[in-house]
Amino acid sequence: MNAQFKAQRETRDYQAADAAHHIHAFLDQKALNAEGPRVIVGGERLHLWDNDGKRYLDGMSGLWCTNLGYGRKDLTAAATQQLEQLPYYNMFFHTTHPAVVELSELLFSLLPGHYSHAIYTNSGSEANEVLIRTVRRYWQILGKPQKKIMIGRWNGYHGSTLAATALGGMKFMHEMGGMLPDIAHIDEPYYFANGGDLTPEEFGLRAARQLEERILELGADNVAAFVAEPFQGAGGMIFPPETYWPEIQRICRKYDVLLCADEVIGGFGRTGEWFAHQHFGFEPDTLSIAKGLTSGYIPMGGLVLSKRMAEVLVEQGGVFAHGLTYSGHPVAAAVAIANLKALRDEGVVTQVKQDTGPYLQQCLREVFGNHPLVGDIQGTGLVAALQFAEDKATRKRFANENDIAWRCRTIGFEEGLIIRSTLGRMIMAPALVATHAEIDELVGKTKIAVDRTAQELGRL
Ligand code: PXG
Repeated sequence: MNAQFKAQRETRDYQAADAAHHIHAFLDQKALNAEGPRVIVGGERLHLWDNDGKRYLDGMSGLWCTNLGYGRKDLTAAATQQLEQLPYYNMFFHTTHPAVVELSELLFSLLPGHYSHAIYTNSGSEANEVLIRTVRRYWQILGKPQKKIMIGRWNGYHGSTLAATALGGMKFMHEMGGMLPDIAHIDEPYYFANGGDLTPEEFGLRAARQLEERILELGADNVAAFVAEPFQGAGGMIFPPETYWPEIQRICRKYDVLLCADEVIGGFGRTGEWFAHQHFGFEPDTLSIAKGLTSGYIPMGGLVLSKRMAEVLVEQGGVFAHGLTYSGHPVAAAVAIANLKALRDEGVVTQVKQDTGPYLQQCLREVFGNHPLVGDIQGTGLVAALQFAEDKATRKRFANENDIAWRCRTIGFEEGLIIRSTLGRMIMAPALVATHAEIDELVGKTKIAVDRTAQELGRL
């Protein structure tokens, strides 16, 4: 393994300059500056190196995005070639270009047949901004302009721009200034925390029926769409019970409310299906995509529309008053093409479904099934969460579960492992090219981190 990555300056130089110039995402800046951020300088497959030569196993695919892992020469070559031929042009001024056209042909060959159109963006947040505007435009064209309320879920995450923040259900983000009118929320389907005496199946139905209650309360004539992640990512990798999505689908159809899946994390093979909604067995009207579209090598996102919606926008909609300078950027499109071809032609998605996904899930259940700190294990394919619990039998969570999980994450870093903590859950989503050996390393290091956390709590 190539561990020769080293930048030109000392780590503390970078840290000082970083502290002088940056406001980091979702962190207390002063505390971060006191500690100094890790300076990451290189990556290969699932591994990262910092400026002091320490190696980390990246159990989070960056931020759920490096589906092909680090160091792919085919993606670099695709970018270089496109940069040399046509580094930029746009989709305004009656133009298009081969890279974006070929990307769409490939993307729609991988998607179920009832999707036909895409509006490309630079990020997942923008995909959801475009979603809100497009959905409202759709209902305007159909003569129902009052149908504009978007229903999201508490604790859902749809991005950090203004409308994406409002659509998401992170209250601490709303508090920074972020709520907008005509947006509502229902609860997340978090069985371990909120299931009470119900079975998972009963709870799934009850959680879904909150949508019906909310639609009736707001008036179906006012509700444009329900937007949710097929499994909730940033909000704790929460998998709904099996009964949830079919019931949501039934309710959306009954009240003529569009069903919009945020596939920014779930898309491009994470669950072993190309898209997470296929794993859960429902048929959304739109898909928000980003991250794994380019394996994170270059920013790109987009909104995928069903044929039914696209037909209305194209045939009856007239001018579509929206456009981004970098929509369908040729270099991003070229990287996306190389990425999707690799995911398809190397059988990566199939391998996650048939081999590495079941292997990770089985290893986690073997290792943590009876662990004194772990109350539940959720996941499929190459995404999983360990739920910490004070008492597994009664599903009692620790009062300070956030601190416990954060401590486990910090120990992970010490041990050369990157996994994420949310509430009392440890989350992992390694690159989809992970081998059995890399999965063994991920599970082994996670066990060390969870064991050390349990020891500190006197539970092991
Ligand atoms: N939708 C979903 C479901 C996401 O997870 C976005 C939209 C926004 O995408 P952009 O490209 O604008 O960031 C996301 C982003 C985490 C974490 O730690 C998750 C995200 C971003 C950063 C951190 O879980 N998801």
